[in-house]
Amino acid sequence: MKRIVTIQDISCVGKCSLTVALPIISATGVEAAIIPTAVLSTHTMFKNFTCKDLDDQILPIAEHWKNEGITFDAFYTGYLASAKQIDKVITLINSLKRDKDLVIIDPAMADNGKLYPAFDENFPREMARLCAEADIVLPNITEACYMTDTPYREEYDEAFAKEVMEKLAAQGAKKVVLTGAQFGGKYGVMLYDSETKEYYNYYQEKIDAAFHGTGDIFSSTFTGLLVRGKSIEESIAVAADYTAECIRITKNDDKANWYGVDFERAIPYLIDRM
Ligand code: PXL
Repeated sequence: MKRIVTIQDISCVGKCSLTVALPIISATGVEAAIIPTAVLSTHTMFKNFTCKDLDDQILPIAEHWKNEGITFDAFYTGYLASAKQIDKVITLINSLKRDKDLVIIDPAMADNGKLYPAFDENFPREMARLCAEADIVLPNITEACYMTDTPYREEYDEAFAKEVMEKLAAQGAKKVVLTGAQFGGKYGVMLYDSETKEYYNYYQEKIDAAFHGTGDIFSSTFTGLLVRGKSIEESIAVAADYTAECIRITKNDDKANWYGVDFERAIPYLIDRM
């Protein structure tokens, strides 16, 4: 059985990061091992959330795994609690990764032109160092702009999206998957492969709703499917369609919570698409 280790926070309520990654990776038929980077009472869109940084656990966990000979087919990181975790995550990957294992980095730190509340202006530079180590990075346009020192634009064209993706790839990531790409009436996910210099675009119908945690749903589904053996293009398409289905279900339910999408109700859809 394939095994992914996913490194991100656990927000006890909020439907994001590990509470999304665990069930979704399991649903793709891949084992999910975890390193919680922090424990938060809720995600950071709630007011007055608590946060305990688990930074001092990252390297002892890695060392124990190394001694036990535990291996992973992919290292998938999401929300990291602080800049000081970046070097630890890089050390962990360098210590445990074999040549064939994948490194997939979702630089979960910003959206809609703004950093999440817990991060300062220096954090994107640190996150860019981690992204430089990746086989695949999964930013949205805000994150891609922050990491490449490109002024964010609310509206942009395909040429701008390509420019930012190529800048990010020039910093070291082999493939860039841009989520929530939006221009000229089109909406979807773009892939740039720096080795072949080729692009693949997967366009979707834009649903007029925005919810928290959709990036984590996309990234967890994409990573699970890719490790399970689907092609990168198919992993993008199914992950994008599943995320859209989650948004559709949540939007159509007026009793849905504000803080995250009801990805649970669309798991049968995901299984059908596998
Ligand atoms: O979904 C990204 C995410 C993950 N973890 C925490 C967050 C967020 C986004 O705000 O606050 C704690």
